[in-house]
Amino acid sequence: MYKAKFNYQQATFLTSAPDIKALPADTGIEVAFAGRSNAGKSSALNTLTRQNSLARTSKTPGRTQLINTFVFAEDKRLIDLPGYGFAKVPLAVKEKWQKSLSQYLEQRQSLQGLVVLMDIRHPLKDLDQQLVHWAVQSELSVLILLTKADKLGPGARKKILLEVREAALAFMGDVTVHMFSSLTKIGMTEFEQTLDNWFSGNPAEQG
Ligand SMILES: Nc1nc2c(ncn2[C@@H]2O[C@H](COP(=O)(O)OP(=O)(O)OP(=O)(O)O)[C@@H](O)[C@H]2O)c(=O)[nH]1
Ligand SMILES: [Mg+2]
Repeated sequence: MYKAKFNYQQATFLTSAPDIKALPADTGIEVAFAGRSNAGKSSALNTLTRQNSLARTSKTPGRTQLINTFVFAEDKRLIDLPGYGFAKVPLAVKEKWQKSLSQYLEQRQSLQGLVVLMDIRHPLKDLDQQLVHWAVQSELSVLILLTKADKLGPGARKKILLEVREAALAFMGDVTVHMFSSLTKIGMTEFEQTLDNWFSGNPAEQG
């Protein structure tokens, strides 16, 4: 089994911020988790940190409304961003959130990389593409994590992985694509390796 460079299991809750202005001081290195509501962001954070209830997970989409921040080493943070694409949220709220998300990607100095989580059965929806595009424009590294890979058989998930990798070339940036399952831990090594690189200050994927 791959031994991660960092002790992600030491993560503890730091703050809940209602907006990007209320985030912790912009120092050190942080990595943010974004994706549609229900994509599996909080579950992936819990799997990474080996904690069942660090980030709250839910069957009700739109559960995470605040920006929850966690710290696992001095000045090294994980950020659980609110999910987007939830139908019941009013348009004005959606637009406000998109604006502050794009500002966060553009302005946050400590942000080293963005993990964009997508259900492997519904990858690259419009807002997902928009987000990856913004991140690349802001010269951030991106990891597209195709979640809930346990929901598909080996052949079907490999096919989608290759399709998404092919499509990701169009973003013309440092965009890596891996599959993942919080249930079976498939893709855990690749996930940890990518985060290890980012928290070591190496933007590009190695090996
Ligand atoms: N089968 C399976 N289910 C998963 C996996 N990851 C998450 N889920 C389920 O998907 C649902 C949503 O997961 P969350 O981790 O809460 O998703 P989220 O992206 O944080 O959602 P919001 O905070 O609402 O944006 C929950 O019922 C999880 O148990 C996975 O790898 N496999
Ligand atoms: Mg969540």
